Amino acid sequence: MVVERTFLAIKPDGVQRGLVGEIVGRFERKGFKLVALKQLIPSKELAEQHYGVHKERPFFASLVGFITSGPVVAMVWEGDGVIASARRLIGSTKPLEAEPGTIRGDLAINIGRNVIHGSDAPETAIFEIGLWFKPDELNDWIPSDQSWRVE
Ligand code: 3AN
Repeated sequence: MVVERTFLAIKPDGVQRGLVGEIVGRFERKGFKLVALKQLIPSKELAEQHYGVHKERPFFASLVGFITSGPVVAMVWEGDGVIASARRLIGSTKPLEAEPGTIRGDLAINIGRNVIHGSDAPETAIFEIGLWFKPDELNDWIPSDQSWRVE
C-alpha cells in the first residue's frame, strides 16, 4: 500500500445541516490522518476549475451555483490507500443507491445534495489539493498513536 493524500470537501448542504463533526469523525475513527482543513465560500472561478471535467454536462451551472452558495469544509486526508478508501466510505454518487453505512447512504437522498466530494484518482487528488490549498497549508505531522495504527 502506498501512502496517499486525498481531497475531501463537505459541501454546503453538509455544513448547513450540521454534519461536519459527523463526517470528519468518520475519517478520524477510520484511522486516516488529517493534514489540512479550512472552511471557505468558494469563488465561481475555483468552483469552475474544480468541476472542469463536467463543463459540458447539463448540470454544470447548477453544480457551480450550489458549491458557491455557502461554506464548504475543505480537507486533505492522508493514509495508505486513502483515495479509494475514502470513496468507499463516501458511497455511490446517487445517495439512494449508496450502501447503508456509507456517508451518502446514511445521510443523503438527492444526487444534487450529496453532502461530500472526494477525489476519484491519484491524479485528481494532486490536482484538487493544489487547487484548494497552498503548500504551506498542508501539515506534516506524526500522530502520537501512530504505532497503534500501522506496523
Ligand atoms: P462524485 O461526487 O461521486 O465523484 P461525479 O464526479 O460523477 O460524482 O459528479 C460530481 C458531482 O456532480 C456529484 N457529486 C453530483 O453532485 C453532481 N452530479 C453528478 N451527476 C449528476 C446528475 N446526473 N444530475 C445532477 N448532479 C449530478
